[in-house]
Amino acid sequence: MSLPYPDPRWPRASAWLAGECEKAPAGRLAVLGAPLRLGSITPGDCHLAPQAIRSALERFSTCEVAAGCDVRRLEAADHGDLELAEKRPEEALEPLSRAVSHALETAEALVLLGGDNSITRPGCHGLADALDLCGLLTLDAHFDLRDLDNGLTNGNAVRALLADGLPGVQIAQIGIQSFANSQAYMEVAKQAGIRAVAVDEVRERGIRAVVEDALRSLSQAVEVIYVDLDLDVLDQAFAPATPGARPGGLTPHEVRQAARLCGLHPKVRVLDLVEIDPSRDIRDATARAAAACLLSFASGVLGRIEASE
Ligand SMILES: [Mn+2]
Repeated sequence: MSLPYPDPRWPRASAWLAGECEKAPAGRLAVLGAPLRLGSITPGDCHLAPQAIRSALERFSTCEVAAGCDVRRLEAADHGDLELAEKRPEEALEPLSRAVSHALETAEALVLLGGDNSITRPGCHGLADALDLCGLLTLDAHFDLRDLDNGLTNGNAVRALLADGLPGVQIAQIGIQSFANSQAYMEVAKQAGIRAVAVDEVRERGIRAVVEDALRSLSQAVEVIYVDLDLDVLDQAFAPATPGARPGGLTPHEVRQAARLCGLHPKVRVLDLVEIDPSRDIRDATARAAAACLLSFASGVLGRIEASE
């Protein structure tokens, strides 16, 4: 889509994702579309989200005002979309984990554009051959710990990772919502040693303190951290395109701040953005919230590189 009044002094984030950056970039951020949809408990069109997020970037610039930086100091490498729309989560494990591992060979970090939340398991396997080296931080209204009896879904990605050998003490979950989870699965989280932070605690302590705590404790135990950002952690008013969002969730500003803090952390290598069904979106609000998170994560990655220069 072409926009009116192109202004060379107002570079668009979409152009940055398409390859425009400074001549000598400080580092590289990879982006990969993982349009998996057959894992969704609520059938929908999550496979359209990677393109919706890319389009939403047309509405953003590359300048992060709060940090005083421009993400064009980073090179973006968009690897396009994998062909996953007709695949079951079980079938996506091999191609998706391989593509994640490949993209990470030449980039500081990777943003995975879902797809539904069932991409998180292949994503973690792609990040770490040995899951005992891996930490998982979820920003999600749900535990995603449903039973595995009926196959893999967007509601049991974390349960599947536990079954694969990811220790529960290496999992932190932020933004868990009341009346959106069951007591049985809350008990699974407790038994596994997962550190779960309800949205109420985020409200009391602030998103910065909660995210920094989680990253600090995970990083003491693991070599690399995978961040799963399910947009349903947002209040339903801000995430109409997610089937799982409920009233009482986080604000777009809070998830952006979380994404930036994750980008800043040297052990965070992957951020996924999942559960957006663009066919249910209202004025692209959810796709834009996700695009903003991608940019905030990128500014964090730039900050981490600059801190080490
Ligand atoms: Mn989820």
